[in-house]
Amino acid sequence: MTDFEKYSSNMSKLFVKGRTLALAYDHGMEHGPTDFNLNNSKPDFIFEIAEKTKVNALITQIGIAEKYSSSYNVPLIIKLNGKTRLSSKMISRQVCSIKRAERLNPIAVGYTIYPGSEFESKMFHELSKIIEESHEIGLPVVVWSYPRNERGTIRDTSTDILAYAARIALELGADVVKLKYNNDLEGFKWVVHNAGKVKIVVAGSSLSDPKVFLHNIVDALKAGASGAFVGRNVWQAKEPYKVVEALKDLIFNYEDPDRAYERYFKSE
Ligand code: FBP
Repeated sequence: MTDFEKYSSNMSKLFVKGRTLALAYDHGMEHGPTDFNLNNSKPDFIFEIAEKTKVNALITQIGIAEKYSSSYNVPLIIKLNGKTRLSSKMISRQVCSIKRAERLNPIAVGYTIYPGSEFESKMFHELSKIIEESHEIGLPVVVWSYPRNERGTIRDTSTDILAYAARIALELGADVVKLKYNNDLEGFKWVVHNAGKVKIVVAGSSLSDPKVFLHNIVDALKAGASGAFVGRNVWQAKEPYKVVEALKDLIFNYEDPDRAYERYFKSE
């Protein structure tokens, strides 16, 4: 298989008919165990959800991927950088090489940038090399583009700033950009427009009422997003499997959010 064929094959695993749903589970690094309970702190719990629901991918840091993935048949997106919430410096450096990630045969690698941070140029530089090397071996790159001010205290999700975040991913050569959705359907169309050929996926954010969450995802899709890479709204939910099945209906079957809510949650 040529690198281009490998790249195309990976992209077609990640996007089915142009749409995608992945589970994000890199929070142990980014937020710490504060996000977890006795169940979802166990990586096996998440791998089982990902395997049984056949989501397009599971996103983890390298350590979890190395220790758990061999027991499951789950496509991986391996995050190559990370930071903790214990540091106030808004820089996330590479913690895993492409060579190390490649041993696990991921379908993509991921990297977070914080546009607006005083360290943005360091992250852009690192990401640029990662994109070059990943593409050489047929690996797509997903960029978490999360604008922050210098101390990380301002998380600007205005349409202009999100459009900028999307555009930076295009300028740097990303294949997919992950953004926070700002609940502004019309505004988000401008965000999607600025990403050009880069596919947009949205994060889930902190746990919210399932009905509100499903509506937000559908609004992002209507604005042109290609899917969602979601963490807490799945594995912190009372019934994670129902949330994933509802999301699959919205994303792949273009289901109405109210009908999906009725089907999966109304009896609660
Ligand atoms: P959620 O769906 O749980 O919001 O996860 C999305 C995500 O991008 C994770 O991949 C990442 O760990 C986390 O959010 C980072 O969030 P933040 O930078 O806002 O703390």
